This record gives sequence, structure tokens and C-alpha cells, in this order.
Amino acid sequence: MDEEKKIKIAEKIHGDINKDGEVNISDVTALINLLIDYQKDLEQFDHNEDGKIDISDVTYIINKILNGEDDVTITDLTQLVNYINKANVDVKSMDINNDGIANADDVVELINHILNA
Ligand SMILES: [Ca+2]
Ligand SMILES: [Ca+2]
Ligand SMILES: [Ca+2]
Repeated sequence: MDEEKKIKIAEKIHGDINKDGEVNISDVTALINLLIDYQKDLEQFDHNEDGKIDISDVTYIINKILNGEDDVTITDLTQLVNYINKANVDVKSMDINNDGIANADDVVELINHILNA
């Protein structure tokens, strides 16, 4: 396969996790490692438990604080906003099947792409 074609495939499935221009088994390993880290982030920051960390979690916490619920604090809000502002978490690059969520399904999707390539 020529280099251009490899890169085209990589772009098409967003599966080139380690950015070496090819989509292969090393990307599956890289994706799994990213997801393990991301899972820890989700446990801490996915307050509304929809599998994503985004502005809806900020709204969720603000509403809880306004309602006087005591299971979240301003500290939770600050940590969440700081997390969202960090540029190094790229759910899009992990979201192989484009459903907006990065999880084990995306690993399966990536493996299928590689097997069918
Ligand atoms: Ca790669
Ligand atoms: Ca969420
Ligand atoms: Ca996904």
C-alpha cells in the first residue's frame, strides 16, 4: 500500500491513534491504553453518567449546587471545568464509531476496520 493510501484510510476511520499514518494493531493497543485512562476520568467527572465529560456535566453540577444538594461542591465544579479546558483529552480521536462516546465498542470497531482493510 502506498503512503497516501494508508493516510487516507487512517483519516477515514479516525483510527490512527498513535499518529504514525497507519491503522494497525498498535493503534488498538494505544486505544485501549487511552480508554483505561479515560475511564478513570469518567469515574471522577462524568457527573450525569452519560459516558461523556462535557458542558452538560457542568450544567448538572451547577443545578445541584443551586438546589442545595450536598453531594457536589464548588470544588467539583472547578475540577470539572479545569478538566474540560485541558487540551490533551481528545474523545473524537478515540471515538472510532462516531457515536460521541469513547468506550470498548470503539475498540471492537477499530479491530473490525483493521480486519476488513
Ligand atoms: Ca497508527
Ligand atoms: Ca456526562
Ligand atoms: Ca464510540
